[in-house]
Amino acid sequence: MTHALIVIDVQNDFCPGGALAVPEGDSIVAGINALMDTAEAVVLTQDWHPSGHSSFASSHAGRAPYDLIDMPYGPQVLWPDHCVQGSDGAAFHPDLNADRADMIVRKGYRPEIDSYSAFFENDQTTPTGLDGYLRTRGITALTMVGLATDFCVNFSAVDAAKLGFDVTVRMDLCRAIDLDGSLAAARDGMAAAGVTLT
Ligand code: VGL
Ligand code: ZN
Repeated sequence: MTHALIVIDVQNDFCPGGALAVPEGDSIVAGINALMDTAEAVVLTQDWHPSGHSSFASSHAGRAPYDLIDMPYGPQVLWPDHCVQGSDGAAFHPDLNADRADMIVRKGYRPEIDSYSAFFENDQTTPTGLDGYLRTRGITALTMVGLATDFCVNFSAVDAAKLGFDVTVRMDLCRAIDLDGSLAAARDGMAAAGVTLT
């Protein structure tokens, strides 16, 4: 069994001081770097939106961040502008050992659709290509860490389990946004999908 560490969205905008700051988002960086040293393969994901992205509240007249709207592919939370392509906010946290990455997967780059999961965009059908990358490398087991537990980590972990990977989420190396009970729902959803939470 070949094993990969998947590091989800450890970017400045999800850390304190960032546009969509996750409480204590930066506190997991040292632990993630330490885990990289022991991993066979390391993949980083990077939330990577064009300006004016459809997941930004500012793109919808009369809407505010954290409103829920209906998109053609289903419900979508509207966010503050974040992780705009090429911005400092979209860069990895400066202390993250990004040099160790074998592969960087960018997601959310299509203007009309958001992508929480590292595997499928929010229509749950458009692939990012990560499944093929991992399979062609013979990787069958994944450890996931990063930001945010209840959005991108959750969607990535559930998709990976559905795709047949053996998935562990290191909850101590994740931090959550926690909107209206979304962290508890994410824990339940991941456990129900067969993800191991440690
Ligand atoms: C994320 C909200 C919007 C995440 C990304 O990385 O969890 N959350 N874009
Ligand atoms: Zn985003």
